[in-house]
Amino acid sequence: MKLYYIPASCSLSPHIVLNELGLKATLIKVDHKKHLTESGDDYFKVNSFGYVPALELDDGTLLREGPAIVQYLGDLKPELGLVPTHGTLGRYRLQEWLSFLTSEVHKGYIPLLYPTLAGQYLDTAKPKLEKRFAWINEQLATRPYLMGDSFTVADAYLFALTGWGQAAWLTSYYKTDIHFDHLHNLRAWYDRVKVRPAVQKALREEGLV
Ligand SMILES: N[C@@H](CCC(=O)N[C@@H](CS)C(=O)NCC(=O)O)C(=O)O
Repeated sequence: MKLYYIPASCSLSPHIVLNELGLKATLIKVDHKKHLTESGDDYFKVNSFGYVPALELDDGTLLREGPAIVQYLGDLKPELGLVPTHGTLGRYRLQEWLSFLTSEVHKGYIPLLYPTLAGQYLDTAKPKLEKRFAWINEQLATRPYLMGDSFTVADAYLFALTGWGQAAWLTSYYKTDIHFDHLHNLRAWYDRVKVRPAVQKALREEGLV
């Protein structure tokens, strides 16, 4: 398998999941401005949309979209419990989380990532995003991970997204000054996830620590 990634982006989520599962994949870094891989290949020829993550299977099949990729990976080793079993309510809960994270949180960041959109739109987008994080904080009041007692692929996705509010280089370049220090459950969750060996390994492999 090959995972196409941009350091510190949403592709950190499947990268963490690969490490949690102990699966080997070739990591291919993509330059987010030039859309070239490290070896100079045109990334648009891999994914015509130009975005990561993209997972290339051993038979050459390409799987796109973070929520689909992490479920595919989790299902390769169901015994590790990173995804609930198909057909159970737990699986729909997972999809509920992944849909919420992708549409309400991930894409909620977009206006903040483009400084040229600063102004009224930003003033609307930022409180919305903060409200969603506050809600996540409430959910974490009674459980250590998003789905309950154990880490799932939803935690990997949220970790990638919350990192955008933490990294100084991002907050100074973009307008991602979303802070969690007052959201104690989310803060504790972030610290809990960050020390997981698989997460540390992914951060090292992406050059982030
Ligand atoms: N719908 C896609 C969106 C992925 C996405 O927004 N990727 C960003 C990084 S977080 C990206 O690659 N941006 C570079 C670009 O669009 O050229 C998914 O959920 O996987």
